[in-house]
Amino acid sequence: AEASIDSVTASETGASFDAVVIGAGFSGMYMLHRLRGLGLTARVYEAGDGVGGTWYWNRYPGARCDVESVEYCYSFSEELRQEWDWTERYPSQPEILRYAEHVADRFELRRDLRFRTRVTRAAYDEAASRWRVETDRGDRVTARFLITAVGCLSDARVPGIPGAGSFRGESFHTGRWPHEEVDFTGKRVAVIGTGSSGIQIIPVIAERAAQVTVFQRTPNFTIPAWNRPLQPEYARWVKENYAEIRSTMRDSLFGIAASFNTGSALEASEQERLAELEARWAHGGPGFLGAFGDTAVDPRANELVAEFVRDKIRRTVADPRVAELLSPRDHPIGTKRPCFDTDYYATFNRPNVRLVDVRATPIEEITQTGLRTAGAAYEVDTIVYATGYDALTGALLAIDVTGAGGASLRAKWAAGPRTYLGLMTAGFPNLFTITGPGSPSVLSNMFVSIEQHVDWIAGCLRHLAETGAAVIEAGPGAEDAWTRHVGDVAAQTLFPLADSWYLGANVPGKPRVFLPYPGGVGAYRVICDEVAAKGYEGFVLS
Ligand code: N01
Repeated sequence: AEASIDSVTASETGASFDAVVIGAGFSGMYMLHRLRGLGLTARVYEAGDGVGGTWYWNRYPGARCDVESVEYCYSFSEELRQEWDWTERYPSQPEILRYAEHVADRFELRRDLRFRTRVTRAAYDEAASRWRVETDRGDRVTARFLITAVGCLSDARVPGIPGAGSFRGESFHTGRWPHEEVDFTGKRVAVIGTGSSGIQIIPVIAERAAQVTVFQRTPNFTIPAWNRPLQPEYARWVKENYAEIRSTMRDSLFGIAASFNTGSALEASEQERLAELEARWAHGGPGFLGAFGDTAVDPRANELVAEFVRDKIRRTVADPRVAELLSPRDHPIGTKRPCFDTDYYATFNRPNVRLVDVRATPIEEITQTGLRTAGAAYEVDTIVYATGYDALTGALLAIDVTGAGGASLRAKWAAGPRTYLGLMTAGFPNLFTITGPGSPSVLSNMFVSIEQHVDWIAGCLRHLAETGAAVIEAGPGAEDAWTRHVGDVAAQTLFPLADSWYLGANVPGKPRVFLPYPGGVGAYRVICDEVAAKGYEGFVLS
């Protein structure tokens, strides 16, 4: 491994770069690699003490990606893809983190990375056409380009439950998990939240803890992942056919290789429908939702798929009352981020696991020794917050960003983010947002969306160099049209029917705006490529 100069470096004052990148997850690392390829200088600031972003922070037991490992990785380097071997169908957090570290070493990225350094402020200096960037360690640097690679789900949210500060036991948020192992042996553990993180951590804690009490506000649909060791023949086949598989993924809806049918669930006979759903259930993973083409748009078609899952819950969970509590009925399947699990529903058959419906009996306070709901008091040793994130905009707006004329990004986005293609926002010249709001981002395999954005930005920077333009900015008209388009596409789906983090519904006071672009990564890529081919149509270059 390359010698690391990251840990204790003095703060930099007055240094200037072609680009400052915020974040050293998979976006920031690849962006740095591409910037170097363009002959540009760059500094990458990272709040964590290492690379990996999401996978640096999410160290909770059971953390695992639910995109298949052979698809959840970079495609830009033939050597990298040939030399790296995944061990499981779905990669665990430690394995993904090792991959991130391998990439950082392999491409000698570390010399331009600064860890434990959070960007606090970025201001565009119009006279100089440069960004002035400040960090919490006292760095004051400037750059022509500011590129955010801050992640979509990185601003962890702990709800403000009264009394939380008085709790005498330990408490953890899944997305800020300690580096040391947390020992649950013999402990009484409360888990608040039943999204992807809760659904992954609950079965693992239940194996060790004396008792697990799950505080559920909204039940979620979850499909078995059927994780298993990666079969060597399959891994070899993927490597041999990598280019073709990647091209399928890039042209797809969600950036994964699984096939998504276009046929109607309503037109299929009951027998055909059940056969298709059973086959996809047995295969497991995100492909389950690709059984029919109308699940995302037609409530009756959706209900057929939703009821199939509820039936599985009833067949798995012994206590019919618990099975019903676990059965989602308030939102169509797929309108909240679907979950993929290992033994989630079966975990509720364990004698040491109980489910508390906090929709019926809300959590009223946290006491020194546990939680009190409207119905009862629960004594616990440990509280796990699996309560999610201020998604897509939280991490961006945590930075005090001001653009031309000192206008603040927070003010501009007060009623919801406004972007052109999720890549730039008008009034903030030379600021690029990798997987920003208004791009497919979280509705896709992040690697596919990250590589597409970074490649597009790199192409754009090359274009600026070739044409001698100093500044690029989203045109207000193009931004208005794109922002409207994102909302229009979402309105054609069932997504708006769920109180999801896609809509900001999980953060009190956040405007209800559909944040990611739901048109599919394939269609989105075509749009971005056409914009570039037409001389960056809709952008203003000067
Ligand atoms: O967060 P979430 P997450 N009282 O927001 C509940 C990705 N991810 O960390 O639905 C009681 O989904 C909240 O209830 P409700 C993935 O994209 C991927 O689990 O708001 N409950 C909900 O149940 C995922 O979607 C992977 O009613 C409260 C839960 O907390 C995203 O990250 C793994 C509450 C939050 O669920 C976020 O997932 C993990 C309160 N005050 C995450 N506040 C994989 O790839 C919140 N809740 C496998």
